[in-house]
Amino acid sequence: MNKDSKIYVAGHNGMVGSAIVRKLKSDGYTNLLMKGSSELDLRRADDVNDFFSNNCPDYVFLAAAKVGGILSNDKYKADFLYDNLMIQNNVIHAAHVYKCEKLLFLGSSCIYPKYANQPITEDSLLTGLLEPTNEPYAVAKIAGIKLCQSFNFQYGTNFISAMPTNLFGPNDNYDLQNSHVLPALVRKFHEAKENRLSSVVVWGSGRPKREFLHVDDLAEACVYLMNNYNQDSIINIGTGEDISIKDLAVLIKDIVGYNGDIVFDQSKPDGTPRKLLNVDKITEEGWKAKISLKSGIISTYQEYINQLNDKAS
Ligand code: GFB
Repeated sequence: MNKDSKIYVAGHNGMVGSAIVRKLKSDGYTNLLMKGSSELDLRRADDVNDFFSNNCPDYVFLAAAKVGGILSNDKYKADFLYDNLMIQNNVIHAAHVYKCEKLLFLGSSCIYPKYANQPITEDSLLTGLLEPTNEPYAVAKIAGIKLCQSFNFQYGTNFISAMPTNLFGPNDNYDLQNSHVLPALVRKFHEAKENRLSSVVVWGSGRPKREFLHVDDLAEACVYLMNNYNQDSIINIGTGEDISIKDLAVLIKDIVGYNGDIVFDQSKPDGTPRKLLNVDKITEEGWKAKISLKSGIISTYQEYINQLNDKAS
């Protein structure tokens, strides 16, 4: 990308899109295109085509998606499948029709089989059954990968697909029902501390293991890949390290400074037992995560408190 290339960040109000915009701006890219979902509904093909025909972006970061945690994925299966298929079909197709130079599609580590060998290599895709709680979301993301690869094959486009692990950071969703585990626990421990509650409920057994990547690291990787990676095959983005949900809860509890107990609610699903990405490929490409889990949670907790203070004032 040149500093004045026209770059469209789809989903710029979300956690991932806003991090990509911050990174692009700090790197000196000046010609960014952004449209909120109230102005442009990416599920509507005609509107997406009009937008691309009027603006003709050179580069597209496809970070727009319907996302959520384990319960939200399980409950809103139709929305996760339909919205994501529509968004990605429309944007990827328009990027082909309007001859964009390059597109980066963001998938998810949940595309891999539930019982994939750990750490999960890119070639595990479609080698086994998916985790049922997020199967519709995973199927949509797999369709997005295949759509990018099919356009590359049939029309010679340069559409790349990156698979991030579980993400956290600024602009995350803190809704207790629909969010992912890390923001949910930050909020639960903070509220328990403020209200002097005797315990905090953590869903599931605490035994599943997850890998967590700060979204600023992800954004750096995305810009790096847009500038350096031109392969058709998918590429993982992660830290290469994971932690049990129980240990994550203890870490967040300590960072927040809460003194009560942790109680596990085993009526809630555990999901995939382990989801650690093999990051050899992106390491060989020359990129590595920099933000440690602990420092990332400390800054995220500070941002969460700042948000609460902003709302209160
Ligand atoms: O982050 P999470 O919702 O997503 O849950 P997944 C991870 C683990 O944390 C599960 C446990 O074992 C949860 O049961 N957990 C404990 C909690 N307490 C909580 C809590 O208060 N809230 C939440 N949300 N979880 C999602 C997929 O799976 O990961 C998506 O459903 C996507 O499709 C995303 O791929 C990255 O890692 O299980």
